[in-house]
Amino acid sequence: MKNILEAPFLVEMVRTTTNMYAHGWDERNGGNISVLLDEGDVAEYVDVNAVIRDIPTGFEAPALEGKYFLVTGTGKYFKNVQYDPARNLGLVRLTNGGKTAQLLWGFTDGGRFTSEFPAHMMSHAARLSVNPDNRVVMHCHPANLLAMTYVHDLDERAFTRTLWQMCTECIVVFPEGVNVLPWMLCGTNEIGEATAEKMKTARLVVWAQHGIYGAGADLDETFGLIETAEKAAEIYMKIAHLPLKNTISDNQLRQLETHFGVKAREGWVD
Ligand code: 2HA
Ligand code: ZN
Repeated sequence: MKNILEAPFLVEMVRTTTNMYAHGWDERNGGNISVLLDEGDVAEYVDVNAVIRDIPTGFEAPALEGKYFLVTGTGKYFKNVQYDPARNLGLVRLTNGGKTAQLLWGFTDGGRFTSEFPAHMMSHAARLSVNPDNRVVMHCHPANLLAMTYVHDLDERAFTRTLWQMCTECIVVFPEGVNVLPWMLCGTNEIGEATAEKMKTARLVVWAQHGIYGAGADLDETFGLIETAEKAAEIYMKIAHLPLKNTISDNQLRQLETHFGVKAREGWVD
């Protein structure tokens, strides 16, 4: 059995949590990540028949039966993951229609997965239904996106258009735009279901007055999506109170679509 601390999926998870903390997106125990893994990759590092303990999930996710996830722990701090991955992360396999998570590695202090596990797992199922390559769901609290939800209209089209107008590359990076949920109680199946529904049409879902969810094929793509949206929100928060002299026009958004071969959400560019 190879050393799991050297597994590429674990090394990348440690680097990503460390980097997200450094960006200020994950104060205290804020934020959580889950990564879908192949059984073949997992089996090189852990005995997939040696279940440490069963953890009830409190929801059903039949589409994820038998799937493996590396996930951050509840109450754990992103800043500490690098110093003790086995305590702050866990590797689980969903069984029993998603109602049970079998712990195969990690959560060494008796811990369990993030309180946002329902939103993560339901989002994985939703993303996989539209893109079988999706492997990552990531949640964090970037300050400018959060700030924007206090002063900007939460209409998804309007919110997206503002982000697209703040940096030239935004429409290229997230042509499908961002979806937005109004404030809801976090950690519940209800916000999980609402997030998953929004994940069917976009890889970014803003939680008003809370943070953002991102999804993608790998940690780099997902981090980059959030990073780009957060940069745009930062520009917005720098200029929102100043007289606007210039912007990126709809005609220019169309030029970007054509030049970069992307298709913006239907009806969101005039
Ligand atoms: O786990 O970010 O939304 C801490 C959170 C909950
Ligand atoms: Zn949160």
